[in-house]
Amino acid sequence: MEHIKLNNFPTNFLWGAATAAYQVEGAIHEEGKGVSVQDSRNFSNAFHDTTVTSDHFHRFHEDVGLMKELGLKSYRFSVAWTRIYPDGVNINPPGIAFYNRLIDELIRNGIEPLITLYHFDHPQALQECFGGWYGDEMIEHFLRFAATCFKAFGDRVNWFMTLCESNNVVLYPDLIGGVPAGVEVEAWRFQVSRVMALANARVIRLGRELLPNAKIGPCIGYAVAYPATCAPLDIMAALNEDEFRTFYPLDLLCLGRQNTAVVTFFAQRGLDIRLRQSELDELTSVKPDFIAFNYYQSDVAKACPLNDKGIQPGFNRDGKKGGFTYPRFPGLYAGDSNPYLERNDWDWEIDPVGLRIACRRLFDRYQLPLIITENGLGACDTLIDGQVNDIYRIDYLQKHIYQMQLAITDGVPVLGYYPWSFIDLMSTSNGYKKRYGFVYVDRDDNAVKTLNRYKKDSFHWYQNVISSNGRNLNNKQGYSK
Ligand code: BGP
Repeated sequence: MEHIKLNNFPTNFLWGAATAAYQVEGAIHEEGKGVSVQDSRNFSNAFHDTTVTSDHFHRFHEDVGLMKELGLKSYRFSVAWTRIYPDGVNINPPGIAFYNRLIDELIRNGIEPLITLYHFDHPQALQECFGGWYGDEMIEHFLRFAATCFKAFGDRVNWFMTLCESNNVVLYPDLIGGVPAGVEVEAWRFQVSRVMALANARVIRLGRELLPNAKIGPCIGYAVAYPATCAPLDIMAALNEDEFRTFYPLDLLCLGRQNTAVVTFFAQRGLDIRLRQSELDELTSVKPDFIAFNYYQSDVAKACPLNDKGIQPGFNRDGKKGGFTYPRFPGLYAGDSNPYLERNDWDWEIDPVGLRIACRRLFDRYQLPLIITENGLGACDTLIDGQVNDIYRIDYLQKHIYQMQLAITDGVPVLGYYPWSFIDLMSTSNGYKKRYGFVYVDRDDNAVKTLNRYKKDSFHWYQNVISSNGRNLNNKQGYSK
């Protein structure tokens, strides 16, 4: 669909940027913080861990100053569960005090906070007690944590996301504590999806009671699935991927229903994933205010016969293009590369049009406003004489924002855009080698260095985008080399 003219961005559009606690804060042993599954997962990393990361905990005044200079209307950050409940049970007031200081500083600088309640970092203690999100007990614990956040921060915070990428974390069990011994991975996936959906619904309901004016919604990661060819079996494979990875979990979160094809597929393999009617009724009774979604890339799906060998999803760890092994789910779909798209060094395909497709598909299916809560380019940036010329990032963001504007013109209500990330932080899969920020942090995987901050070229470019409310989007002059 081509438009004769584009709509402007709404005047109250939330031009933002995002981070997550375990990737940016550091200070994991300070002021009573407990050990999270992210702290545990990264202790064994040869090259980096969560101890210092970008030291935002100590430098948040400076960082908020940079946010103000950038012109951010909103900042998305996550509350580390283990600062508030170090062991999941006992409250730690200094943790609340830290986020109060951060929120006050944001508000003093005219920046609207958007809080992610859960960004992959639940208490290790809860993981050890009942397997974290595998246990139904997690719902009560998460509710207690969310209630504390609503009560402590809700007088100043209007936007809350419940669970970050609840659909993607089930694909990578090791990311959130792993599958308990003796449990089959698919059984784990569906149990975690169920527990997260119920937790999401109860937290939204609680939020409605405590903070009637707040906006609360779930968050997913959406890589739109394209068929590898127009062969009908590839079309079916792409449909399978979309339903299995995105619509099954999102239908649960937003509509309170289970995708029939997915239920049948697993029933034939002896796995009954049906929820009780009372659970479905509970899910149906809660409607989120928005869908937040993170978009980095699209996927390609091709047919994968039943007798094929399965390969679980993974990551390109070394940053050498072509090193990625595509997943294969026999009977559903197999991933593949897209010959029409460029990709970054970790084989994440760069597909701005896919963002518009994602907006259209999500809005058409759920009829809820959307917020793009992550989008960005991971790259190896270099600091030369205090400067980072990241024209490749400007190019990536400009093309994606343009497609978002097309989606808005299509009629999709997009409320905000939060590039990943505000500042360089520890990548979930690739440490500091892979950077995303508008602000460069002087450290790497081998040494913490000065941790000084430097504004990249993309900082100045995005500043101009925000101050013109998107009108200067195409002005890349002065940034190319
Ligand atoms: C998203 C996560 C973020 C961030 C991002 C980039 O799924 O919500 O926390 O990590 O992916 O991924 P990576 O850091 O692995 O490049």
